[in-house]
Amino acid sequence: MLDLNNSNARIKPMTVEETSLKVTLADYKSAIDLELTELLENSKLDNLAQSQLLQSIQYSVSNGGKRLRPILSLMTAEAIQSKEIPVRDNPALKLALAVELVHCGSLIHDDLPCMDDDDLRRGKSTNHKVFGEAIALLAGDTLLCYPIQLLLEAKPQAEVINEFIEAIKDMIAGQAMDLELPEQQVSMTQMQSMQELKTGALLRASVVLAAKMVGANQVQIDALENYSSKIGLAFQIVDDILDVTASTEQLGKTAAKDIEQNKATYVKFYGLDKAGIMAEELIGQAKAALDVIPNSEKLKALADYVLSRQN
Ligand code: GRG
Repeated sequence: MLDLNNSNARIKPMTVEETSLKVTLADYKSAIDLELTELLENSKLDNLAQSQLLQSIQYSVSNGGKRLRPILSLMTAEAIQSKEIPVRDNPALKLALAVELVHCGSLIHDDLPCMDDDDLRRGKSTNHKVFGEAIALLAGDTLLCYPIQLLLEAKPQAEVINEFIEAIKDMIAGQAMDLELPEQQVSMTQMQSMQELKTGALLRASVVLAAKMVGANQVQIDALENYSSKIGLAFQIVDDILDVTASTEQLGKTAAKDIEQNKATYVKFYGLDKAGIMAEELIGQAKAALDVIPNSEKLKALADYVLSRQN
């Protein structure tokens, strides 16, 4: 049974180390924000110049977000190359931006009346509320194909391109599963398979494809596969916890939406306490998986952030 008042299940307050990571994350985030803004000003979207469609894309891409996926790509490349790399010179930058653009497009579609029907995203009106459903649909479409073109500019291995497209297909399949699953009688296994596709696939691609692009060896790739699948799951559990413990203002999107829609969530299956413990254990396992990669402190700290995030 869900206990919304159980304070033990709240995510832990930040420690000193996590606070300093917050500063580092803010640096990555502002560098990524800048790259995205420049990209959309001078992009291959020239045919859209001055159009409402371009404005709608810029609106949804530039309106914040934690930028978790691109930060994962950038930090993975740094870990494998064992050095700090300025964001602009990071060999995984185009992948990082491509993944974030796909993610932004998926959020636009997810908010449409035919999907989750939401008014608020990242603290602002959803795309279709501002630009109308037709333009919002087309903005999501553009953010589905343009990122592939962007990734190709980095001349990655065919395997990377293929897995990038596969991750997008998985995300779409996960969304379809989410829509199709009956509200009642969803099994834990069904819910987990759906989440692994809908949320996990793109998170995994952010990490594993960055590693492949910078020539990681198989031991490193296996470790990062493990890390990314564990943080993907923990990310979803924390999302489910925040849905019932955080306010709409804090989340920047409608709180308690899962309850309202009677969605199958980790909190519904396990309760707040157990879900919190599961997320903590997964983060511990994700960090342990990185022990074979010497310079992976930032990725480990990012895993802690996934657990302690407040939105
Ligand atoms: C057109 C690309 C495209 C896809 C259509 C709608 C759809 C298929 C997929 C939706 C997938 C979806 C909404 C997954 C949920 C992912 C998720 C947990 C989003 C929240 O991620 P955060 O917390 O958000 O990283 P911010 O705002 O910080 O970026």
